[in-house]
Amino acid sequence: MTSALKIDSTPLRLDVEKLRADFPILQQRVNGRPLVYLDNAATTQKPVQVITSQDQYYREYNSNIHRGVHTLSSKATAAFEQARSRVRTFIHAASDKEIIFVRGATEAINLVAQSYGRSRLGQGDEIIISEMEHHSNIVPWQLLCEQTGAILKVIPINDDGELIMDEYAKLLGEKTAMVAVTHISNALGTINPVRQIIEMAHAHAAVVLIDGAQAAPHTGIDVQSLDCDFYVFSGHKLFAPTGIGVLYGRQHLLDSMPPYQGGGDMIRMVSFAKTLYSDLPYKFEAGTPNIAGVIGLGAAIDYLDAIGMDAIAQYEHKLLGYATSAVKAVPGLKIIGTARDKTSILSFTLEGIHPHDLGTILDYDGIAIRTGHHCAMPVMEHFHVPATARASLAFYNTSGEIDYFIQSLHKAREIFR
Ligand code: 7TS
Repeated sequence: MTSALKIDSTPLRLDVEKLRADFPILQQRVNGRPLVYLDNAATTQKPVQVITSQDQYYREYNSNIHRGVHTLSSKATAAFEQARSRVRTFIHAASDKEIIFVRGATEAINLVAQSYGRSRLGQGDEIIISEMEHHSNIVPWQLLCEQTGAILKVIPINDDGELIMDEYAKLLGEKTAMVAVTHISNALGTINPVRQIIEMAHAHAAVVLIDGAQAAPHTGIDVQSLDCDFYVFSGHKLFAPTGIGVLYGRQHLLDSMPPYQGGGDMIRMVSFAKTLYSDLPYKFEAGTPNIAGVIGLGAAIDYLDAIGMDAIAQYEHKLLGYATSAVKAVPGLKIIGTARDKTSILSFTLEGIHPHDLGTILDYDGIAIRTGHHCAMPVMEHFHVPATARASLAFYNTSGEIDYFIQSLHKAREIFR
């Protein structure tokens, strides 16, 4: 099950066996079989380093932050703010002030739509998204359109699941106020040319949000080099706890935006006549935050940094190539999403078997995949399928697991013959 990757002889810089040992959950059996976890696009597993960080926080220094002068509160505050700096270096932001902690990618996008969008956009302004967005990067903009009279435009995709850039160019114009596009598609695995997307939007003075929920776990991110205005991701897809995520925003934009929520910690002074808001990043962090989650996110980033995002990307690229060749040999299997530039996600249909039935059969063998529309219904519509089966990889997956997964697919075909 855990054989070395055997695609070519290029030495790999990742000791996957050693890394797997860091993930207690991967050591278990499911339905009597060793767990093969291929649902990483939904959420990733947590290394012991992250789990321990949670345990330590609650056992040793659980305390509210930014408020207390006592020792535990100072310790919690220091850990919280240190994690913010870790996030800043991870995505190469210019300042800690540009790192806002939120619940996840979904909340980050809603924050931008409601704070930036609602204060800046009006009747007839245009927001461009794409056909391959997760619902989290569709619905907040639809809500904003209802509230402001702005208009939603959609970049179409081709049958390989790539953005049609010529159509994007045609959509851009004087009225374009906002472009919000995913870095990597959760339903197709397509890596979008975000640098080019951003450059083209800026040429029309539009502001750009990149949804990095699927990119952060698989590739290095440099928000300054990308030149994006907003970048969002979720901790739980990045080997960190659930309920924590990040909004990166350019400082001058965040500075100019009204608060998203009001409450404690986001104010400098409150009176009934007037309230003064805190400086960044606290202006956008009302209420007691997910302190443990932030500390866990810092621990996850430490863990990933020690491995190296380049090594992870290189390994996963090979593993996806291996898996793609292997599934192609399964009769009746159709891959949905065949972009040239892809990562870590293998969406497919298998003739004669509903994806949900397939998911159930694979589960008997201890294999966890996701089936359904993956919160990307427009993608399903494009490919005229109600659902797909999706195997999504992380650096702890092995070619041995892929072999076992393929065997199970063959078995499923036999059952449904
Ligand atoms: N954007 C993309 C591209 C995503 O894949 C997801 C979650 C989100 C936004 C929302 O992230 P959240 O953490 O705020 O929920 N994607 C998936 C998935 O593919 N299966 O389960 C969740």
